[in-house]
Amino acid sequence: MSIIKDIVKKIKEYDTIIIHGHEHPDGDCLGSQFGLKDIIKATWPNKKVYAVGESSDYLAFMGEVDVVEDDTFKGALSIIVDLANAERASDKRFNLSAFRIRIDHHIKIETFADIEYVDDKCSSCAEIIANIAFDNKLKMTLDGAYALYTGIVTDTGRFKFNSITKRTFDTAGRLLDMGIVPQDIDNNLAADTPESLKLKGYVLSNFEMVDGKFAYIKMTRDIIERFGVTDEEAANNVTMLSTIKGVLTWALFIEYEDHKLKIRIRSKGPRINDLAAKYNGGGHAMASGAKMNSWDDVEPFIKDMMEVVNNYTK
Ligand SMILES: [Mn+2]
Repeated sequence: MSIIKDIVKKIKEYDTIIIHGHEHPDGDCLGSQFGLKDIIKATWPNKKVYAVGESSDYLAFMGEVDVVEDDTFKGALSIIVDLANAERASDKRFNLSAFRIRIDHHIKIETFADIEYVDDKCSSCAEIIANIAFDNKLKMTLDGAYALYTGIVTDTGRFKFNSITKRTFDTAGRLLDMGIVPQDIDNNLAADTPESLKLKGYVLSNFEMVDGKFAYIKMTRDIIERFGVTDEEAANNVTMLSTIKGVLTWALFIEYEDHKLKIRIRSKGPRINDLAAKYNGGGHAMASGAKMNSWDDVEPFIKDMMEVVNNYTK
C-alpha cells in the first residue's frame, strides 16, 4: 500500500510529531492517538511525540493528553486520527504544522490533510494503526497494545458489530500475544458510577418510540444535572436503545452547556450517514453523529428519519 509507505516515510522524516483526535473523544480516538504515539516513541526514541486534544474521564486509564504550545507546531508533522471533518478536531492547530497526515475509517466527506489514508471498511482507526505497525515492522510497547486493543474493543461494541472482519480478530490476536489481559480493559470500560447507573434506569423508562421503528431519548441539561453525570456518560446511553424489537434506528439527543444539541444516531439497517450530513454531521453508515442549534430542530429531524426508515428495504 503506497499511501502507507508514504506515511511511514513522513514519520521517519520529522523530529516533532503531534497526534490529533476529535472532540468528545471515544475509545478508538484516544486509543489510536496513544497507540500511534507509543509506536513512534518505541521505534524512534529520539523523536518528540505528543497526543493533543481532549481527554475523557472514563478513558483516563489509557493516559493523559499532552499540553503543547503553538511554537511546537512550527516545522512539525501533525497526524490526525479517527476524524471525518476538520471542524470536529479537538485541537485544530494542525494548520500550524509543516505537514498533515490523516488516518481514518469514517466515510470520506472532505479532505483536510496533505496525505490521507481513509479505509471506511475498517472496524476502527486503531485496527488500521496496529496494522501499519505490524506490516512495517515498527515497535510497540505493551501500553501501545493496550491502547489499540481498547480502540478496537470500543469501536466494535465489544466485537459485536458487522464492521468486524477476519483482520479485526487477527489484529486483536496479535495485540493479545503481546500480553494484554482483556478483562483489565473491560473492567475499566464497564465501570458504572451509582449516578450513571441511575441514569440508565431513566433512559430505559423514558425513551420514546415512533411507529415502532425509531427510538430516541432526550438528554436535556436538566436531566444531566439532576443525575450528576458527565456529558460523555450521558451520551454513551445511546447503546441502551439498541435491543428494542422492531427498532431499525435509534438516537440520543444531548444538550450541551451552550444549549446546542448533538445527536448520536445508530442503525441496524438503513444507512443514516446522509441524514447525519444533512444535520451538520457525518460518520459511518450505521453509526453517525449530527448537530442542532436547539430542541426546535428535533421535529424536522424525526420527520426526515422516518422517511429514511420507511423507505428502507432489506
Ligand atoms: Mn473510530
